[in-house]
Amino acid sequence: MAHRWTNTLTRNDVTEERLWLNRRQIMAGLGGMAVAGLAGRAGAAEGLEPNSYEEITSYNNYYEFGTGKDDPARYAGDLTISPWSVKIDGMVDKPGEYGFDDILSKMTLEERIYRFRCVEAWSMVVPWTGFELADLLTMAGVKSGAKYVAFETVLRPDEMPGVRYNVLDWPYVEGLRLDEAMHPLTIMATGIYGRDIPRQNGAPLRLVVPWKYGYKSIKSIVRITLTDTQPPTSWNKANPNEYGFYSNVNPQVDHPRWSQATERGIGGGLFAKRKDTLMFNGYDEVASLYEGMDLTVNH
Ligand SMILES: Nc1nc2c(c(=O)[nH]1)N[C@H]1C(S)=C(S)[C@@H](COP(=O)(O)O)O[C@H]1N2
Ligand SMILES: [Mo]
Repeated sequence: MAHRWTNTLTRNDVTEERLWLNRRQIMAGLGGMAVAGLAGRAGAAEGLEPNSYEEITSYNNYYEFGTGKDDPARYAGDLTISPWSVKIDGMVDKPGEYGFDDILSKMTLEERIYRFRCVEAWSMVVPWTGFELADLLTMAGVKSGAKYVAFETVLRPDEMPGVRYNVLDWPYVEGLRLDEAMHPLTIMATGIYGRDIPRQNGAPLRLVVPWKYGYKSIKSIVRITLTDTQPPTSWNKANPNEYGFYSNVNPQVDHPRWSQATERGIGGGLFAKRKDTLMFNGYDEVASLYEGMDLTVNH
């Protein structure tokens, strides 16, 4: 009988290779910029010029380390990120503590260059490495009847100097509707420029939802809960008038204190021309998720 070549590779083998590539890029440091060849889905961000690694990692919002843009880079260094696990609970078939390394070994990592838009009207372009949140939720087994996903950031007063101040109700929490969470553009980021994600950007894993304002992308996640009721979100609790549950980038709906019609690209210099902000941050493929909804009421 003639020997026939058979494809024995499974999805797991692909994962292994991606991981290996990621590790290799991490070792190569910024040489990892060559990761561009890995780009899986450029989506609406196709052709975008990423901000520098320095810009992305030195101008941050992570209030657990202070409210200044440079506080996270200065004070996040003490955050213990290994070992790390994520509790997945609520309406799932397999609730439990999932070790971060175990999660990584089962996920397909790829690079996604996404436009990032903050509610304070600044923007960046970031080459994230990450995996689709849908794959993690599917691994845990979403029960029918689940409608929302709630997220929680680690709370470690000993390692987070900013939580002394009640600027927000700690721990930081966020939420998505299940269809938003399952959308292929929604990722859990574990890297930037092919290197492990730095603490100030939300190590070891943080949410990235490119059509929503930056504050939806909750950092250093320790818990994910599937639920049938809309979960509370930190900024909505702090100021419901200014921050809604959906928080979709929308040039037509102004934040009470800032116009959302234009944005300033970080790194463009003080006199750089402001750019028009795009509906859904330019990610038109998500518009169907909101058909029939009044996006001024549901802001
Ligand atoms: N836990 C936690 N997550 C957070 C925040 C925070 O203060 N705490 N800030 C949010 C805001 S307002 C923004 S704009 C983004 C900033 O992400 P970056 O620092 O990677 O640019 O993180 C979001 N995630
Ligand atoms: Mo933000």
